[in-house]
Amino acid sequence: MAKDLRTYLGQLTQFDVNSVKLVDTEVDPRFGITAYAAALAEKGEYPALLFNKVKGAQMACISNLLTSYERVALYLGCEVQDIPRVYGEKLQQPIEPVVVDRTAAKVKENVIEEADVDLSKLPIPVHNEMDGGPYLSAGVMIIRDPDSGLINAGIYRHQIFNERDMGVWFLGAHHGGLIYKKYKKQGKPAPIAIALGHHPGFIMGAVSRVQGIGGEYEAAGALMGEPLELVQADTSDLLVPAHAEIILEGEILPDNDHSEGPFGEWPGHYLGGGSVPTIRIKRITYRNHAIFQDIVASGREHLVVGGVPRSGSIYHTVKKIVPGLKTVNVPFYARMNCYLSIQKEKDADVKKAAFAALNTEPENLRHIVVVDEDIDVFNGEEVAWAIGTRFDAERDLLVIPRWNGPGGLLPTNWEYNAEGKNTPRMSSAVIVDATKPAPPVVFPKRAVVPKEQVELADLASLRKLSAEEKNNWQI
Ligand SMILES: Cc1cc2nc3c(=O)[nH]c(=O)nc-3n(C[C@H](O)[C@H](O)[C@H](O)COP(=O)(O)O)c2cc1C
Ligand SMILES: [Mn+2]
Repeated sequence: MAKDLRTYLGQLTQFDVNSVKLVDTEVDPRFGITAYAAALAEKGEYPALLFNKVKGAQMACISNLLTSYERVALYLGCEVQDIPRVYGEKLQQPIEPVVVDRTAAKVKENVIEEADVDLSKLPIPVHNEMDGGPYLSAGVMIIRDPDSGLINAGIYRHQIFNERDMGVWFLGAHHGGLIYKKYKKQGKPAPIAIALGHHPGFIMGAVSRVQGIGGEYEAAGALMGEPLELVQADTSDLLVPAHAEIILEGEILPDNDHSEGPFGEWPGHYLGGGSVPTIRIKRITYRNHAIFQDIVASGREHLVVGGVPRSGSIYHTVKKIVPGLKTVNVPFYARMNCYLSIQKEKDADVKKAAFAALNTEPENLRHIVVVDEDIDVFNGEEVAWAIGTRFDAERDLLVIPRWNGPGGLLPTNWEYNAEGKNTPRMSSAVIVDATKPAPPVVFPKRAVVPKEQVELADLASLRKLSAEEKNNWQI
């Protein structure tokens, strides 16, 4: 059976039954879905949430699916520390997609014709308080480059304007926007399709840094470990994933821009917006018992899905420059930071590794912390400890002024003035060298309890104090 959202949900529930929770109570798509995610996040819990009854909607909604590295490691079949390496290696070995017959494509089980399209029947959430409206946050938009004929895919936010129209917001150099502009220049509508609900390998393949236009379907295949099955779209020459939960087909109109935003973006602030092109939806196909997929915008899931592909590409580049690289973490709690652990051979390794990381991900990374191989970069406490004990600001801090920007999604890349007219500016980057000096220098050893002794500790024998013991000790 081809991998899809449901095969992954099966894998996830098998891995940990508590990682998927059903919400049977009716929820309002306006804040109701994100309210559950936020209430659980306050308690430090991030289960996937399957909403069965969304007010006004005719299908279920899943959100909070990819909220941890463990869930990414699960589908990649590796340990969390190995995600960047495994992710990077898989992307080096793309797997070609295959085209299947319409009868074998689950996403064709149901069809909504153009006259009946009504987006308000989909459980599309309003995520944050000041958001301009409901948004598709996990839609993978597919478009064909008219010059090369290649199909490109990516996640772009889509604000819903009415029953059949939505926006699309492209960041500067992303291929999706570059391709759209080619159609616009010719005054032609750009045929597109939006896939909702699929295996995490498909979602993350679509947001991986693939060189040049296209290649996302091949990246998805590599991450899923099998060829992605595609099917012919109904209204265009596009090929779309055959086992997505839902496919929206339509066109980006060349001359129909619409105001969009605000939207709570991944840095946790309302950012971006302005005037965006309009997409008109002309057909919807969906599976039986379709599950609409949402990503909690500006929440942990947004950062995990966006951060992991970056750590994969950083691993790959830095490893070539500094072979002693152990692993990389672009933490989901701050995607502008990057922690590198290295087996240092020379003191110069630190800056070489840090600049390689900065150059791989020049858009958002601004704070690089380099630590030794004994520090677990997936444990924020360990990184903070290394900064506290192995970093001296005067010697080990390198500030790179005007590295990033101008403008974009980081709040620091803007100059704010009292009139509210903000202008784009550059922001700085910093390299924090929290490594010990390179050998042969003798640095104090880390205090540890002998490992064999730790393994001998009989944790199963631990119990509560009895009443008698409490009495004896008078506690
Ligand atoms: C949850 C999520 C939301 C995203 N939203 C947008 C967006 O609104 N606009 C955008 O240009 N990129 C967005 N991205 C990033 C792109 O999907 C990503 O950089 C992708 O690789 C771009 O592909 P492309 O260069 O082929 O267009 C988002 C990524 C994630 C994970
Ligand atoms: Mn691309």
